Amino acid sequence: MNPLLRIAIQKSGRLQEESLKLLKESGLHFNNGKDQLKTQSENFPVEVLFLRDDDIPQYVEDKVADVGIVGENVFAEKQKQNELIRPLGFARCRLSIAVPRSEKYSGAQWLQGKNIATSYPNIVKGFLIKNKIEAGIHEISGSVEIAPGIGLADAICDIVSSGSTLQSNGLKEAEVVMNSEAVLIATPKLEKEKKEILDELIFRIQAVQVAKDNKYILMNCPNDAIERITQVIPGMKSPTILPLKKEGWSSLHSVVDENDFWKKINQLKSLGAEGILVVPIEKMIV
Ligand code: PRT
Ligand code: ZN
Repeated sequence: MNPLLRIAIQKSGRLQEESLKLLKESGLHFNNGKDQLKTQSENFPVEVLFLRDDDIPQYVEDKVADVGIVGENVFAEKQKQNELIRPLGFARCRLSIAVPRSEKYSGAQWLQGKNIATSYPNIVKGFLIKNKIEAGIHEISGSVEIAPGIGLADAICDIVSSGSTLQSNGLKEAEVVMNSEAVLIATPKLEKEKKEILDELIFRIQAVQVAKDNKYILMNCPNDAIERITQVIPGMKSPTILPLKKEGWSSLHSVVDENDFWKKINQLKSLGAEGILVVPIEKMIV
């Protein structure tokens, strides 16, 4: 039997859907759903294990899974024998210290001698050492944000995304300890066959990620504006130019970073660009 690369992803929660979507966009087909413990791809030598995200680093260290997808926060907290392969661009958030809104937070020294409730004791310990602060760490596994309100701690360290959870619990974000997004982790020293499968998967993931940041754009423009238009958008150094039937006009095609494009759209129009089309790219090999 061909070796299978075993990938652990979250069974249910914030990472589950995007993790599976990324694998599917990378061309992997699965015929059964996520309600199982594991599933095998029909067209790629990969088996997916569905686990609690907190357990994934340990499974990867123990080589029960070869690779895994977890939040960088979980990777950093667990401190297992995991190799960080690459960031995946979803589930972005930050791990922050938050204090009651009424407090005058003047900097990390405010935390001296205080008690911090968190589900991330190792990361908080590292933060305190780095800032030469001595403070108590109170480890709790859920509903961290209520700790100050019930007198359990002076401050918390927890995941923040929009900030509305802090807001509704009378807290304010005081210090960003780390930024996080979903990451691909792997067991160090993968055997050769599995490493080859992983390299192929990484290549495909990269093609999906690059494609997401770029758009294929087409526009019609007067010939005498081509030079200036290609200077406006940095990515458009060497566009494809096709003559239009209309005398003195061309169709200009290029691949550009979507953000650049939106910033320059008004400038393009004032230079005479018309009929602008922006088309998504499915895969892009650079
Ligand atoms: O059951 P299992 O253990 O697998 O899942 P879980 O409950 O531990 O994790 P889950 O699904 O909540 O989150 C998985 C990962 O998603 C986290 O480890 C982060 O890397 C990432 N992530 C991204 C988040 C958030 N955004 C997020 N907003 N994880 C948690 N939150 C929570 C946060 O804990 C807080 O309660 O959302 C609240 C804050 O959100 P805002 O928008 O109110 O600021
Ligand atoms: Zn968890």
